[in-house]
Amino acid sequence: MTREEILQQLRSQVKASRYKHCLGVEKAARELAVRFGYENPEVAALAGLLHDYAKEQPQAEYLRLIDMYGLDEALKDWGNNVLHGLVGWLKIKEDFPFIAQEHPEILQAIKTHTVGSSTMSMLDKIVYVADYIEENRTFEGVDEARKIAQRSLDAAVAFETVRTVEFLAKKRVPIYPQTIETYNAYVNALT
Ligand code: DGI
Ligand code: FE
Ligand code: FE
Ligand code: FE
Repeated sequence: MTREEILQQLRSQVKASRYKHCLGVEKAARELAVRFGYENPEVAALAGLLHDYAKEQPQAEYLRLIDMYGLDEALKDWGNNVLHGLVGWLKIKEDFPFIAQEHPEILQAIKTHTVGSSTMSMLDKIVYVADYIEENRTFEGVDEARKIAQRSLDAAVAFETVRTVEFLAKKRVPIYPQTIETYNAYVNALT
């Protein structure tokens, strides 16, 4: 697939504001990859570009993927915020077969881009952080996150995870267990 074909496919699946966010994450991921010496910045950029490809799928599509690929039934109790990565990566695998063949690490990074994990690869961290600090983000605290991401990828993961857990607890919404595992694994990296 050419870049133009990838962009067209992405644009057909998400609204304009999310498309713009995806282009921002593509750029931020490429920059983080160069800054922290990730071996293939263009792989990081492609992971960033496609990370939210499945964000606007109906719940029925996540249910189809969970059944089709035999994922944990307990996932069905969660909504699109949690599922667009944890389940949505399978849609990316279906719609962009060259990625699974050439760069399966991209699918792994997209899978964990929302909830993280206790064992994140450098690419996982790059996409997780790029999603949070890309140039179109305007929330309170984003400048501090960008500043931390100038010096340490692990500290940026920690900062983002602490802020996300605080945000979710303040809203009184359920926190996915893997999000708490990420918190426990990285909270001490925030120094
Ligand atoms: O898809 P984006 O909006 O670009 O960002 P994201 O994929 O990092 O997060 C999407 C939303 O999911 C965001 O509002 C925070 C929320 N979220 C993250 N972790 C959890 C969560 N929501 C619940 N309920 N539980 C979580 O553990
Ligand atoms: Fe997302
Ligand atoms: Fe995120
Ligand atoms: Fe995103």
